[in-house]
Amino acid sequence: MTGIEEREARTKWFLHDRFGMFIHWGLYSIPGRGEWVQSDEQITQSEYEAYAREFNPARFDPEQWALLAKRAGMKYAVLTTKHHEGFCLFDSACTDYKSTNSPCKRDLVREFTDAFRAQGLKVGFYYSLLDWHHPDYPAYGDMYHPDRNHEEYKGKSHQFSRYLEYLYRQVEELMTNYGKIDLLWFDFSYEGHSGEDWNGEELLRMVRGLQPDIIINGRLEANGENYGSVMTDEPTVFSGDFACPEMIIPPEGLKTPLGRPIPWEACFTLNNNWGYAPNDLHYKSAGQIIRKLVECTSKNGNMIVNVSPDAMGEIPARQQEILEEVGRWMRKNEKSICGCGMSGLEKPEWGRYTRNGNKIYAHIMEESIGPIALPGLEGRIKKARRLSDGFEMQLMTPWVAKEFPGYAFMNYGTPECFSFSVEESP
Ligand code: FUL
Repeated sequence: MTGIEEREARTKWFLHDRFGMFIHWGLYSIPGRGEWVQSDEQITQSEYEAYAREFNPARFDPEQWALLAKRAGMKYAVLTTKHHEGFCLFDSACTDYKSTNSPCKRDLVREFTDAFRAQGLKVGFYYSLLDWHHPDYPAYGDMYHPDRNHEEYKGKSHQFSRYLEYLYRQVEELMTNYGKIDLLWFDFSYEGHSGEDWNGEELLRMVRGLQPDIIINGRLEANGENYGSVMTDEPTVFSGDFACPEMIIPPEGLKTPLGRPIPWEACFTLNNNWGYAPNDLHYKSAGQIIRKLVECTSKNGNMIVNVSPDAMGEIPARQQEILEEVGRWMRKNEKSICGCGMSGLEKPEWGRYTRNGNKIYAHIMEESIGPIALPGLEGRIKKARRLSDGFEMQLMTPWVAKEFPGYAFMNYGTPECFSFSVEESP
């Protein structure tokens, strides 16, 4: 198999499933000002470490998280095993800065993995390449480091190779101690730190050796809008399996220079933060999430939506409500998302199409007065049914059809995102 065929085989389940849950959880859940708080507010190590001595999420119930993800129609989940702050939610032998060493005393990664697997969900690990806690991670002058302006770090010697060894060992632990892991989400490369610096080739070879079927995102290398090294036509051992545009949906989906489709996953927050931020009430509605999911699917992409558990281990009520509402839609309309992709038809003005084989799903997002036009489908539609209730849609109004040859029409007028299954003649 060529590199691209291997990638196609590995990403099959992922591209079928389309919808996942991202979970950002760490010490930053205590101050509750987002996961970048240590850097944003330039909090020193000693001040920040105090959070590790009190971290004790007594209400963490991973089964409830998994059930919520499942009810929302999500098929996989990715947890921050270590974010940029460096605190590990797993029992790493390489450090004391970890949940098992805080009052929590639990290997949260293990509990997450077991609970989500038990619900039939695929499991993924987010692992930060940045580490603001490790003494050999460059501090002074590094544009993101919390200690970047602290004079005492000026000229302090650090050995990046020691940090690389630490990173390598931790990834090895994650890939060895938790059974079969479906997905690995590295974050992130930036100017001054790219794939070469992380020793990406060796790292990926090790990961693939331990977890032959795992799929890996493309953030070991900085490139454009985080689309990364997956953009090439012949994946190498260095290339990830999918691109991960952040908070944007690529206008036309993603293709390699020679036009091959690239697997991708757009990640989105529910409010404006990844980490817990109770004062941030700028929430997206369930309708907005559904429309984005439809849009990603219609462009052959996935979507992963974030939740931000609090310091007690609970997912905020508002986030749960949004996901429950998304779930109510998914229970009736999932067929138009999972297993679906680009339709090959022009984007209609009233919404979007998704397709699975010769089934086309018409997601109507705009209010229409009168019948909606389906360009290019005249005579090719066998039947049209509303997915949510099986309601038969009236297909043609003869007088309009006469005036617009080539078009099919459906009578419809509600401004919500509904799906219709339309069987197209082969
Ligand atoms: C970014 C990180 O810096 C954010 O904190 C978040 O984890 C997001 C998914 O990726 O690059």
